[in-house]
Amino acid sequence: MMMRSLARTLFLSFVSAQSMLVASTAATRAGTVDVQMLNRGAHGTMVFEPDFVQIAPGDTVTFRVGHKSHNAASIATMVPEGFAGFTGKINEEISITFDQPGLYGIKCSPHYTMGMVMVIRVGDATRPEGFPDPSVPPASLKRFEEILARSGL
Ligand SMILES: [Cu+2]
Repeated sequence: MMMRSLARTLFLSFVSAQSMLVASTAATRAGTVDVQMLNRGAHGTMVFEPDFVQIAPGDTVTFRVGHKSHNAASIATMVPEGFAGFTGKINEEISITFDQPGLYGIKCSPHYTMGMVMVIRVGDATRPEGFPDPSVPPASLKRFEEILARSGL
């Protein structure tokens, strides 16, 4: 009886592992990554969490309202050439699909001077010249350097 119950448990965990594998394969195909906009996180105050996201071309990043009074906007001088750019509204969730490989610098407009920035890497892009843009606010420049060093870029 014990053995039979153990066999059933093992079978059920096998089935559940199989369905999880199928689910994660499907998620990889049409990837979406969630980023929280927060007053405080693992890397300090006024942060995107995570502050570095690696995705494949065609994947989507959803910026979620973790705390109030934040937004997500692309930094015009820190995106691949030809990227249209985006500016999310304060306190609004926004989803952006990144088709073009490259590095993208993202900021929160109200907290840009406080260093609220993040990096999105699409594909296997290397760090281009002038990334980060040395003219961004000093606190943001410092955080960009931290993020890039931590991410091995
Ligand atoms: Cu903010």
